[in-house]
Amino acid sequence: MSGPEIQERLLFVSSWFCPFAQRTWLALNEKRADYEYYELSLKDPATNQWYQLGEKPKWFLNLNPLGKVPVLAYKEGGKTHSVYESLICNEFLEEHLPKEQTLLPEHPVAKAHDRIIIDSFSSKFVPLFYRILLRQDAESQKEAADGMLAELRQLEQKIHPVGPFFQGQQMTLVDCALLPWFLRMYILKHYRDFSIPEDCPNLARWTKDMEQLPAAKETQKAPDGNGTYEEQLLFHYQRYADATAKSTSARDFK
Ligand SMILES: N[C@@H](CCC(=O)N[C@@H](CS)C(=O)NCC(=O)O)C(=O)O
Repeated sequence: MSGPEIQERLLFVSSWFCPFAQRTWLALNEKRADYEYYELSLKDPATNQWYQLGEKPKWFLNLNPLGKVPVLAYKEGGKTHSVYESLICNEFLEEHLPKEQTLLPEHPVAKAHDRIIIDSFSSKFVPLFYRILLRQDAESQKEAADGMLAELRQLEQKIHPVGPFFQGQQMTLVDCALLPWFLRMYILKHYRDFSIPEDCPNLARWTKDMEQLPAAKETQKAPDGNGTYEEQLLFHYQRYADATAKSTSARDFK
């Protein structure tokens, strides 16, 4: 398989269901970037099984040897450049694209604080999201859910009380990095009856506001005619909820 042609225009390699890719998709949209979307199939449609690293297309592994989406690629002076890992992609976009739609505050300390929120969320909250689904006995599900409640309560202390964005009037890389998992809260509700607790009203308000954001709506498209985006995403996560998923996230966050 030859794959997409890499040109000067930015290429965004994604998979419709991937929250990590959605982080970068949000940043691309909010920064009004000119890019081409490429949907990469991470599963074999015949078996519905995830491809192993060696089974992924060579052109893709050349862009990202880790074999994961998202990937950004473009040509400059005849040379192909690629960037991967969602948070690094987002920092790259912030540096590479015009600054009119900046997604980081100006002051170095404020920038550093945003990165601390993102880093802590990625190392603590994200694994807990998968663990609540992947763990199969009530006791260890509760342990993961309690961990997530503690994380939510800490975030509630940090979020702007009015919004609409996490930090107030301006969307930042914090919104891009956190939002995909908040947009998936209904999945935890469905499979594990877990929701944002009542003592986190600002997080609940932010999630609702962000669901309506045009840059976010753009990233929530059903891949085919087999149900709404939400229904198809719910179905995708069934494999996590019954612990049969063979994706890298299922392995990484067990
Ligand atoms: N740390 C990576 C994680 C990306 C990731 O896990 N992407 C998943 C899809 S949601 C993937 O491409 N998995 C490949 C596989 O499971 O084979 C990032 O932040 O970009």
